[in-house]
Amino acid sequence: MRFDIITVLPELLESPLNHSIMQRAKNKGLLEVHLHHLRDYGIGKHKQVDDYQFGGGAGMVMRPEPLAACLDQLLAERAYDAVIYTTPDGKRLDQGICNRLSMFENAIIICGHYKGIDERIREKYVNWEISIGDYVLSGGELAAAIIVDSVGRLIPGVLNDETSALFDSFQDNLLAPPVYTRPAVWDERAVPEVLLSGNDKLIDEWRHEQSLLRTRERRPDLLGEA
Ligand code: 6GU
Repeated sequence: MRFDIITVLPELLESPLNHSIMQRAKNKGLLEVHLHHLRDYGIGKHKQVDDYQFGGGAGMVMRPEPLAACLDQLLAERAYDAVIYTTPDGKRLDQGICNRLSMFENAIIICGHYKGIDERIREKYVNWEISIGDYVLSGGELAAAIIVDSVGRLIPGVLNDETSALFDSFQDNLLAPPVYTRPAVWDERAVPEVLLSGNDKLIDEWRHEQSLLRTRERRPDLLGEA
């Protein structure tokens, strides 16, 4: 899968997408991330990308022309399955959306800044508006990094058996069960005996039960019991 990210702060995206599983996905040729510095498409001598808000009010708005120039260039190069805009008034990101996005071949992410982007860009180009939660970030870059990470790890072949997404929290609308590693006793606390039993069926049952308990206790909304 290929992501093209349009941003005024490419530096903010470089580190988070260059480690661990994201790095491995790129090395395997399964994930490509291309950063596009919006400033390169800015207007005039000062490469302006934002301007005051019509109608008054505090805060700048991202002008349409630089965004359109960058988008038109990308859209002329290949077909995109999604043009995503990261915004607090978008649809809240969840595992279901991540699963859907992971089936795409090419996606653009526009990172919002200041008061946001001119509404006409949303009308003309954007078909996915995504928020990562009910709080406000100072820019869309961290949200874009979260989208690429959460979607990228679902691309077939990115995770191996050990890191399989099948048993993630949320994959079946349940939270993941507790996990333990060595030593079997630490600080006078023993690992649940069933995990040392070698009985795969009992272990699966225990894990499922723990998932249910945990979900009921912490996130009853996921079970429709809110
Ligand atoms: Cl996607 N962008 C910004 N700026 N703030 C957010 C957000 C996105 N999601 C939640 N808050």
